Amino acid sequence: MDCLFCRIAAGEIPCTKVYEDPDLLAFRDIHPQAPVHVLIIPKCHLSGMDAVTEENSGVVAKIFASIPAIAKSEGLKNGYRVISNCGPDACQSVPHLHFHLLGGTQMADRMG
Ligand code: DGP
Repeated sequence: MDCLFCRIAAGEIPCTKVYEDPDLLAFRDIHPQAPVHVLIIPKCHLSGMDAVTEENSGVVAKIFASIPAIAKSEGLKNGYRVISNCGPDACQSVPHLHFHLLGGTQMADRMG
C-alpha cells in the first residue's frame, strides 16, 4: 500500500522526529498551524479513527499515554490541544490515523 505516513514510519520519507518507540512515531507537521505542531501516528496502518476497534485500540492507548511526555518535552507548560480529523467533513487529508498535538500559543475557543 502506498501510504505516506507508512512510508514516513518506515524511514523511506524523512521527517523531523520528536519521539519514537516500536509502535508509534511523533514528528513535526510539514505545515505547522501553531508554534508546536506534532503528528503522532501508529506505525501500523490504520486509515483513521473509523478504523479503530477494540482489538487494535491498544496502540491508540499507547499514543495517548505518550502525549503528556511529548507535550512536556516540547515545553507546553500552559496546555495544548489534541485533534484527529476523520473523513471529508473534518478535512482528513492523509488516510493514516494521526493525532495533531498543537500548542505554544493561545488557541481559538471555537473548534469547528
Ligand atoms: P489531516 O489534514 O488531519 O489529515 O493532517 C495531515 C497533516 O499531515 C497536515 O497537517 C500536513 C501533514 N503532512 C502532510 N504531508 C506531510 C509530510 O510529508 N511530512 C510531514 N511531516 N507532514 C505532512
